[in-house]
Amino acid sequence: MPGNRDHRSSISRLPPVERVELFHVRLPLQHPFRTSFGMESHRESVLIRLRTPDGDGWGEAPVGQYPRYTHESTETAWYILNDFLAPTLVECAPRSYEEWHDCIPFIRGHHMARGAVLMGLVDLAAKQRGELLGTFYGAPRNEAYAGISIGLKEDRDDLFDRIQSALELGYLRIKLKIEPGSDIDLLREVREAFPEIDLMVDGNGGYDQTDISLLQQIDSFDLLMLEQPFGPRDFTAHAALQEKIETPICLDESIETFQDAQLARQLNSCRIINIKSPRLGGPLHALDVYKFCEESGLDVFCGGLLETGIGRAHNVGLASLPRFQLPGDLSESQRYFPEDLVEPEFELTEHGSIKLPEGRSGIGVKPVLKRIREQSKRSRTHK
Ligand code: OSB
Ligand code: MG
Repeated sequence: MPGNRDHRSSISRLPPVERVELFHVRLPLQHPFRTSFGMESHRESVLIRLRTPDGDGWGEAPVGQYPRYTHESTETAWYILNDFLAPTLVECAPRSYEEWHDCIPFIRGHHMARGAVLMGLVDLAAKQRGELLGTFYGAPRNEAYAGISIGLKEDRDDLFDRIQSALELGYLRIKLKIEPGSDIDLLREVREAFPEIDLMVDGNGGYDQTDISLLQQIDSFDLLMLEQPFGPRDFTAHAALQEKIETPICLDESIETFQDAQLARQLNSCRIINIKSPRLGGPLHALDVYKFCEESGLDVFCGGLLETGIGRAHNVGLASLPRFQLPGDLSESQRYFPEDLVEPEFELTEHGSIKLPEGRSGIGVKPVLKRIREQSKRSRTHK
């Protein structure tokens, strides 16, 4: 367990939820983000606000408009939250995690929708204790190391400029997306231009097992890790590759449940697990996987899903835990959006980290309702 607190029982003495508000937001991205599964120029997300007599709890399902990263999308998250979870929350008004667990209707999958509710409950619980999320989770520091994830680019000069400016801003490491046809030669050029930088790559499942011999060349580029080259369910191809390379494999899309982490460990499919709390069903499940990695000697990495400041705050709180030594996909608000939905916006510290604002509690940042309403395609209140 992180710190010395049982993370489920610490979700207790919650104020009663009186209203639940949902917002389906759509924000333009500063830079279109292309991965091996497609391009995004806007980010869509579903936000949840739990209103109580003692203040608000906030969560986010950073699903995206299309079911590409997982099966979830704004449409499915809206459906699960609006038809099932929000009405149940109002009716049940849980005072603890246990009570919520007892009321929640059985729903298979849909981790991001469910995770948004848990984020809201964790935010409320941390606020009740007057603690920032990191402290609430038992982290000795309220700060996470920051890296940047750069999408696929056609133009080399463009990419080199993005890398150069990220380094100048103080990011501690660079992650590049790769796909078949844009990998080994690309890395050779990047390494020539930037021989010393901390570098990692992410295939987002764009390869298959016939690419194993190609991917073996990855060891010559001194990478911190190779993330998810093969499809989500392909634990055996990852294991076959990991046996042949020194570069640690990190699994992202593969790890939807605690059991997936166990399977990856058992088969030696990876050395690092990308912990994204939304994909795992929320912060408590992310903490379960964190603890498992601690016990079984796997490293952890905090990934991101182009979240608004609300989901980002939840990620920063989690990534403050001490096993998160690799800089995560946690960047400044300005890197993602012309205008974020929270105040203050996230900025890099002098030593390349991201923090929640001191002297506050829970997510620390304040969601700006006016901006959220302006950016909402739809919203709904349950009471
Ligand atoms: O693979 O980590 C990924 C964004 C959308 C879907 C998948 C991924 C990503 C990112 C975003 O890499 C990283 C970030 O939020 O900074
Ligand atoms: Mg990834």
